[in-house]
Amino acid sequence: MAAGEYVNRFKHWRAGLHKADRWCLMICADPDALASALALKRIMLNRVHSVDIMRINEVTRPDNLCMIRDLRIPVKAWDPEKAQTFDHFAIVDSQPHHNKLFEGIPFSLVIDHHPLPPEDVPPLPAETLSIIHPELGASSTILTHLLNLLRIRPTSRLATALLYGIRTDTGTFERGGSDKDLRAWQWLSRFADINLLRRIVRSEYRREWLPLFAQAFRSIRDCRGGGVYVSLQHVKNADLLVAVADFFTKMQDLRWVAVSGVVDKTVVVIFRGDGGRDIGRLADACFHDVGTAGGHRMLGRAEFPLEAVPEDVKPVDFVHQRLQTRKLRQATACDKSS
Ligand SMILES: [Mn+2]
Repeated sequence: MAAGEYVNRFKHWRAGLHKADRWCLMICADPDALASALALKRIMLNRVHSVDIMRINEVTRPDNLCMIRDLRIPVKAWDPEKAQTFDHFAIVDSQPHHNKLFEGIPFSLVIDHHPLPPEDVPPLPAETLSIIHPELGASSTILTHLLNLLRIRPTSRLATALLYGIRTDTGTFERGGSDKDLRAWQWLSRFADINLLRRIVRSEYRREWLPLFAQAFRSIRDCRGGGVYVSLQHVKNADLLVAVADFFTKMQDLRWVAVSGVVDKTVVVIFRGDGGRDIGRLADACFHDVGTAGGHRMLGRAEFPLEAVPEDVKPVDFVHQRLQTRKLRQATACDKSS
């Protein structure tokens, strides 16, 4: 990790903290963001008046809920009306241009691993300390590095949170992750509570989802190429569809699965494949003309308005028919898939 580059600036930033200041750490809550915010709060401990972790999104995924509860992460819902009660703002695992809710907030610290802003985004003010490392798999890796350099030994809950952040964002190193992420992982493993980590990892389903799983199992229809189509009716959000789709990836001999449901007035179809065929391209081929659709080799997603379904056709039949008949579109020059 290009240590010298940001460590000195960060140490300088930390030394300049004021005891009377109330800080707000803003996140779009996911495991990496939650862990990074918890670590930054630890780093700021006793140097400022208070540090509040504020999320701009609703947390619904069961593993995220389990993480917040069992690791006691003090995260609250952001209320723009309370902005006045803070003296300073920091943002972790996101950048100000990522979400409208971050707009207009004068961030003095940005820590992230997403790509650098495109050129049409106005640059951050010169006084903002920005530590952005797109080459890293997780923001948790940056925070782990900072803890290490500041010789702060993480509690087992903090180490567990950071491990889960790295694990989630790198897909347990299947989706990438650099040697720095791996080194952070090794260091954190010495402090973490592996039983607690396992409990969070395994929190995949919510109790109230079980009747919907029963519905999903009854709805299975075979599709071409060793795939199946699973349909649900109205669901609160797409998390359940993702959970059902992920469940089916554990089935022997299943090549791909598409799981559909209606969220508000939008039909959502979640695709999962074993990598044999490009499932993102299948999603695109089936639904590009009615909404947004795409993905990559093993993951895909399509969304389109309920109005796109002809009145005399049920949404499930509409989706099924397209899954059965749509041909893959001709690969374009920029298409990476073979
Ligand atoms: Mn992240």
